[in-house]
Amino acid sequence: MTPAQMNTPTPHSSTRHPLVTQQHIDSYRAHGAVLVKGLFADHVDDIAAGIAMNMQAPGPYAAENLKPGETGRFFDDYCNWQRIPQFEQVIRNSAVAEVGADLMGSQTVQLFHDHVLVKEPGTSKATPWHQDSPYYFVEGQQTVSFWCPVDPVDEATLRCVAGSHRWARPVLPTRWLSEDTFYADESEWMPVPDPDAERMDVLEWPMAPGDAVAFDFRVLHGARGNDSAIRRRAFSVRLVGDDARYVTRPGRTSPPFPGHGMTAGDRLRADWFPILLDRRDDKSNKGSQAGSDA
Ligand SMILES: O=C(O)CCC(=O)C(=O)O
Repeated sequence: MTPAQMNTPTPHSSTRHPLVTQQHIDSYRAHGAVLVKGLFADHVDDIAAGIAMNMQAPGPYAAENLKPGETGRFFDDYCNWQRIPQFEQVIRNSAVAEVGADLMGSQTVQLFHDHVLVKEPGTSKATPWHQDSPYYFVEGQQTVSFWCPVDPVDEATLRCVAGSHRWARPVLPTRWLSEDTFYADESEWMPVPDPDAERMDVLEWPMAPGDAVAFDFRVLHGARGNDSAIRRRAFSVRLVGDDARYVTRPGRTSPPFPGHGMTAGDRLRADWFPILLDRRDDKSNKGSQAGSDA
């Protein structure tokens, strides 16, 4: 067990959400990723409606991730929960914050952002292997991303490299379309590995609509193309816990959040990144936006 793990409290079984077992928590800590069956099962229609609205009216960060001549469509967009009511409703009313608190071993849970990733049938492009953390301006031992398909997925599911959240050096972030490096200075990053060629332990699960893979922001992950006959629509919710702090990067981050005004070492400002759950003193403030000193 690492010092960080020793400092991460394990929620008592009486305060854990019923979907979360000790095995989920142990797997999350050991591997950095775990499947939570049915986490969003009651919210699949809302998520699908939110994705439809998002694709009909893309936001300023929406991207098409295929080069001319590549087949299919790979659409993504993020940071839309404030303008797409279904997304906000799912984030606030599902069990995602409670399950996130249990997996992170955190008293507080703060929303970082949402992300939509859609691969239409016949999209051969794989999602490149990457860690999310280097793209973000937040770091900590307590972070979690929940990736939820609203279509059944098998081959096109998310793939996570077990244990990569404990790697000593972060992996070089790249741009998905151009494949250029994301920051000018490449020296502090390790080259992107090829987990299949290097026979790494890749975790992946066939998933039903509403299931979710929870993974640490530092986990190396990717996905195959979508060679199936059905769409692969996925919604992702990214959360941070008690120890997450704003960090500076050598360039514009993704998402960028222009004008955020934070400085290194700050907690994410709660008026932009709402606190979804606060278990300190056994007080649950689910839905609260207050308390920037959380
Ligand atoms: O949906 C995908 O293809 C990749 C998802 C991903 O990279 C993420 O949710 O961080």
